[in-house]
Amino acid sequence: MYTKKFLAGLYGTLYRIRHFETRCIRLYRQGLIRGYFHPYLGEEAIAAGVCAALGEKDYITSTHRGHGHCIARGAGIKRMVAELLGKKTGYCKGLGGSMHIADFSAGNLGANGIVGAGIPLGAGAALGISMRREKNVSVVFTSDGAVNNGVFSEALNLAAAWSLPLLLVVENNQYAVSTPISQATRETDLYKRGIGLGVESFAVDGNDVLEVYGKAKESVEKCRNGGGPVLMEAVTFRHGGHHVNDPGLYLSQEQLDYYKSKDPVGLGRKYLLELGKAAEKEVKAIESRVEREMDEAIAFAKDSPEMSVVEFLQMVEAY
Ligand SMILES: Cc1ncc(C[n+]2csc(CCOP(=O)(O)OP(=O)(O)O)c2C)c(N)n1
Ligand SMILES: [Mg+2]
Repeated sequence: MYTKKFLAGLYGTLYRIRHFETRCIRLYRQGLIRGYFHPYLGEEAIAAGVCAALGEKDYITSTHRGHGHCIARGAGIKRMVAELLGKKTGYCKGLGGSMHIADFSAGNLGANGIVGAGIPLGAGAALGISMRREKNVSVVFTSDGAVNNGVFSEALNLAAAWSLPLLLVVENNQYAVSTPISQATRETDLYKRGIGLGVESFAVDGNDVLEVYGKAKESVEKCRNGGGPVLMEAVTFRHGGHHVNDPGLYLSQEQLDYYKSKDPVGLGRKYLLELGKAAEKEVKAIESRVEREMDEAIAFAKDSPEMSVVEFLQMVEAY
């Protein structure tokens, strides 16, 4: 049912996100990246699966854990690494850093350091689409911590009342920093929040890129045809602490072992080999290409200049 080319594309995205995060964590440890850095390790299938279902003119909004969304939406990793290193050649001239990468040319309205803040932004983009009578869709990536923030219910309610083309993807990694979801809410099936608002709502295995893709595709079509919004809860788990300096000692070892045993990148690789009938050397070629791209991106970012104080002040004045 899926072509080798399609599965290779999906695996390329999964591996690119995994490799980007792994290499950038090393740069962080070397002191080349400063500030907060929230790895998307373990959650790659959500961004890869959802973004594969999107068209060129669709929008996304992202979270504080946003590198994966940005990559899956087609951002150039050279400019991403440069942004993380605070360089002038980065997506936001190095002024935004890890939590604020936006790429309007790809419909990426941006990552966001405020939990839940991407939801009304994405609902607004969906309202714009609807008012312009376009057929595009707005996808909001959000998190389990955000569903207990008022904007979640307010924006979803309005999107439902106005049948907006909004796909709300809740990445339920079951923790908000060190708080397990069961301590933050009684009903831990988060998709059920949408049912009371009259929204089509369901959960998917967030570690299975084909399941995510299939459901995202159906949901996006539904939104394009006026049946939105849709709420998708993608259940997953992060492979470590909340950010790179958090050892995550509070995570349940049993859950960690379970989710690592169904690693989304490993599963995507298996799909390419078994369903796509790719040869091992073809898969390795994809991996080598991504690794080379990343070598080039890191060299580019390291060689790029920082913005000078004068340029920085000129920008402040310009706004
Ligand atoms: C409105 C708001 N409240 C609190 C914070 C501090 N904060 C940053 S990340 C985070 C937890 C996020 O957990 P979750 O929403 O589940 O996302 P995850 O980190 O698991 O991807 C909190 C409370 C914030 N950034 N914004
Ligand atoms: Mg969470």
